[in-house]
Amino acid sequence: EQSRLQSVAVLGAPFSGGQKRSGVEHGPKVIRDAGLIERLSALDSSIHDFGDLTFSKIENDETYMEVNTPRTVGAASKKLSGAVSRAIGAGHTLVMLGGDHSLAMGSVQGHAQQCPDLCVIWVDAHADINTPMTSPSGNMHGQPVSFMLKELQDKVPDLPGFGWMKPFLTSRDIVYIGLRDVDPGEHHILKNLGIQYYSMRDIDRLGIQRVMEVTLDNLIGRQQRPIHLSFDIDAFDPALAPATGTPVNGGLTYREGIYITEEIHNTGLLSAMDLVEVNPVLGATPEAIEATAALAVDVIASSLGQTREDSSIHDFGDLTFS
Ligand code: 4U7
Ligand code: MN
Ligand code: MN
Ligand code: MN
Repeated sequence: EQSRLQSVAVLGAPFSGGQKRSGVEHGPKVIRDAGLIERLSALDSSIHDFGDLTFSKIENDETYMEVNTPRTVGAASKKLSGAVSRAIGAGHTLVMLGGDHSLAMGSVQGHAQQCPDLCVIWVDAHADINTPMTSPSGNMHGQPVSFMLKELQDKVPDLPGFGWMKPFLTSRDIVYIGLRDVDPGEHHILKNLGIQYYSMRDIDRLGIQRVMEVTLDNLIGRQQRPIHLSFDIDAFDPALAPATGTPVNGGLTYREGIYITEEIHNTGLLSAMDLVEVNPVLGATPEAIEATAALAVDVIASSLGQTREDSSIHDFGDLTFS
């Protein structure tokens, strides 16, 4: 039997238009500088670095229904969607480096073009399911899920820049892990649609092992299907991931975060992932920035098969003989 080497495509998306704080567009660079490609190369896969996309600025991108820069965000996600769709279509497992979380509209949509039966695991302090009407900020990084869900079709207006995007996901196709800052309108939507979520309180009660068991049982218990992991670095506690735009106390520990990704890897069904919201400009010190970027690398490597019990190279040194 021929053993197939998993092939991984890494794609940077240096984009910050889904929120107001500059710096998150440098996410791909700092994650690469933290040694991502080298770390992935030590795994049992072939790595293709597709470099970074370039996004052009759209002039006169006026606020529309209180949504900030919709044309810029729509164009960026459309471009990302095409690139993701091509990479998945070519047989790669896709790793998208953000950039802010509005990009997930592009990456999940592009993934769904190739894999219409995919499911989504959204690891985040936030639910990112505001509609333009419920959004307290007008920032699109807090809204991507509402644009994907079929059930919210009549709650989400047609925005300029989004003619290419039709909702493609149902509320049963997504599970959240790590929530602890959910806006009132978002909570209403989660409850109303019966969306599965495991908040930090749920992790405290059940433990991360049980949370992953139930998550995976819900999504892939009946049928095997491709997984899209959308991992917002702010899911982690700010002590571990300080360099991010919307930190919230009481986040995932290192071990909980890595356990999540190990379990996802062990399904053998991870098909694409996002690692978003690393903002080096918001790190107070070089150490804070490096720690956040190193954590991002650990999350990605662990999602792709790095384990804690077996590092692939074992140097046992030399025996001595007397
Ligand atoms: B992130 C927020 F109001 N909910 O909509 C909003 F609290 O991608 C924050 O998860 C969104 O980092 C955070 O602006 C978006 C706010
Ligand atoms: Mn978040
Ligand atoms: Mn997010
Ligand atoms: Mn493996």
